[in-house]
Amino acid sequence: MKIRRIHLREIHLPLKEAFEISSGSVQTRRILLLQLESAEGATVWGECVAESHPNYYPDTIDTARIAIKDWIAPRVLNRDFENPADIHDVLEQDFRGHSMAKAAVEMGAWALAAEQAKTPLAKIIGGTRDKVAVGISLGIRKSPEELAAKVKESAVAGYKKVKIKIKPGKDIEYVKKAREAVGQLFPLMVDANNAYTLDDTETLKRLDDFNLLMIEQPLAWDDLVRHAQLQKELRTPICLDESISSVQRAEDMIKLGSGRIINIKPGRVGGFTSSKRIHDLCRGHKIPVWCGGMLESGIGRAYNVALASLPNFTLPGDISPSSRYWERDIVSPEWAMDASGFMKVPLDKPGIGVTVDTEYVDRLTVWKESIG
Ligand code: OSB
Ligand code: MG
Repeated sequence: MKIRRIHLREIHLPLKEAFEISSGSVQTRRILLLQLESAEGATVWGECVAESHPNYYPDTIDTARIAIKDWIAPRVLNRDFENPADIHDVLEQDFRGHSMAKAAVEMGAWALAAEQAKTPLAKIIGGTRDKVAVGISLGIRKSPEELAAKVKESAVAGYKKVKIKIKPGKDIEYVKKAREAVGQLFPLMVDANNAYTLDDTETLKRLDDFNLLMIEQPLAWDDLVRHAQLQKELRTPICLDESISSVQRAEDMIKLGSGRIINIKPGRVGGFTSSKRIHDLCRGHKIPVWCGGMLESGIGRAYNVALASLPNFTLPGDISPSSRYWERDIVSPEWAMDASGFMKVPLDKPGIGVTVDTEYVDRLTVWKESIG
């Protein structure tokens, strides 16, 4: 397979409501979309999940644009790849960071391979499920009561897992009210996006009282050693998100005991090849994984749904239906969840499995650029 051209564009897609995490808030999602054109004549859509600010991860939409144009495109354009997996190593050789930009191109190459093989994306990456369990990630709210109402509403809607964003001062009371709203057994978890330090160990230990499925990334975004110290103090499993940037960091987590679950976001780890390596490693160590989200449009969601169909994705992902985020998504059909909390993996069409509404995307476009 040969990628001949990459088209980039930025769209602005307003969220139904602002999404707040401990390190910042998003109201309108700036999204970097890609189209990859192969020499064999196929074109696919892809999405780079970098956000506007580097508060979650170092990549931003603006640095990703530079990385794709100046460093990624020259390495991959017009070069013959037997397998999309080979692209990962080509992009890692003497090229640090920029995982989200690398991932967008690498994952697009998998979609091109799927198109060429007339196979669904999920199949070509090794997916085995025909539907995936859906969770919801709820942003920080004004009051514990307001959050509890949202949590209850989500449980009633059928979500199989509810994740609550927390930060110091918006934690114990919020989780307590949320837990009361859904009962002791509902799959509930929290995500701190690095808002705590080991000085907060006593507060974090109090979370053990609420029968949480896991505590996601309480400490620094690139930390493994302190998480290992903290995990020794907690009964609740720690799930790492930000700290797992590659399969090597996943090995470190297992060796050090820094966590017991991994949230895999393909954008964060450099694409599908790296995601699959982490998935396979964890499977061998009986570490469950689940697919995280980055407030993707329907295009990025297609890639996440495909990934979540792999066998060791045994926990519900942050892969909510289109209507949880957008008044109108940019794909059809929109991503939907059934009443029992499942989303269908599109196995009836080749490629990403949804059609992009190009007219609508054109209207949302702020700039575009073609490389090659
Ligand atoms: O930490 O998982 C996170 C969104 C942006 C940045 C970081 C995170 C998130 C989410 C959203 O939790 C999950 C979703 O896409 O629904
Ligand atoms: Mg997270």
